[in-house]
Amino acid sequence: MSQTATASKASTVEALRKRTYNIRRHALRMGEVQGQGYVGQALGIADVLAVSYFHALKIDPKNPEWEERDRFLLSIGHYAIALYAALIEAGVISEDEIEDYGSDDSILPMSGMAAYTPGMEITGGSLGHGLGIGVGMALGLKRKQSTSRIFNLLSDGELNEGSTWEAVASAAHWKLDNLIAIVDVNDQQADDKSSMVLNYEPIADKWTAFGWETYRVDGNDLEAVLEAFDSALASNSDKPRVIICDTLMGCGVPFLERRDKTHFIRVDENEWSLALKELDDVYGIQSGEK
Ligand SMILES: Cc1ncc(C[n+]2csc(CCOP(=O)(O)OP(=O)(O)O)c2C)c(N)n1
Ligand SMILES: [Mg+2]
Repeated sequence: MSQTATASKASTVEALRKRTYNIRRHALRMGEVQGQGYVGQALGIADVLAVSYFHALKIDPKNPEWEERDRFLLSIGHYAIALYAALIEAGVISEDEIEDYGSDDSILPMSGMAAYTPGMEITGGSLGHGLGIGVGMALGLKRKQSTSRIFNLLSDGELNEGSTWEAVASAAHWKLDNLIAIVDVNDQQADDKSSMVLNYEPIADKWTAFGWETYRVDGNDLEAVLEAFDSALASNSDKPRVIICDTLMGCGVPFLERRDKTHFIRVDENEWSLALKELDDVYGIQSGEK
């Protein structure tokens, strides 16, 4: 890589790092409003969301229904808090909405619903259906000669669903090179560690065997995530792409990272400020600096 290219990559990573901090912070503030939530997932997937929304996706924040946009489908409706944080950071949703998060009539319900929230493309809470919807949308876009792409975020828990694998098979059959699946492998689901509920390995080999172009990356290594997205999007292959991201629940807040069960987090009232403080420390931010 030339010196100029190296410097430009470093500045891209630095700009994205600021986004990851803000996304994590927005999510913690929403958690604080309700005193609970799927905050561990939001902290874990923040780096992937930053690369998606601030590097990969073609969107118009002022016109979330722009026909030419790329569609980001949240198959995992319970991760809504994570997507809201990214949509707030992207300017699709006003930051003021954080104060109403999860309350009646809020545009930010605790589980993601397309009818409520600008930028929420599907209602994805019933797990195992997002990728199937993505296949249909990607096929439809291709038939309309559209250059828009479908990004579909799914979880390791959804790899337990047969319907996910039907979608995986059909995407390869239809050569959906406009479909990019992102799998959040946090090794956690509602009842236990995902690997204890139903072994999912070898994930990469499975997707490859189904005919996908497969990438696997540390989902909290921003530079690695960036490179995986760049490679997946630059590829000329006619296959759908999957970027498997190994993530750490609670990433960026050490006392949450250390928790055993983080599927749904409740913390004591005073611990939300501790979480925000730990986040600042991890990013080397002095209070008041934001
Ligand atoms: C079809 C379906 N079955 C069960 C549930 C209940 N449920 C909600 S979240 C969840 C865990 C799914 O695994 P994953 O998304 O990996 O969990 P996380 O990483 O967020 O802990 C389950 C079983 C659901 N929403 N939909
Ligand atoms: Mg999981």
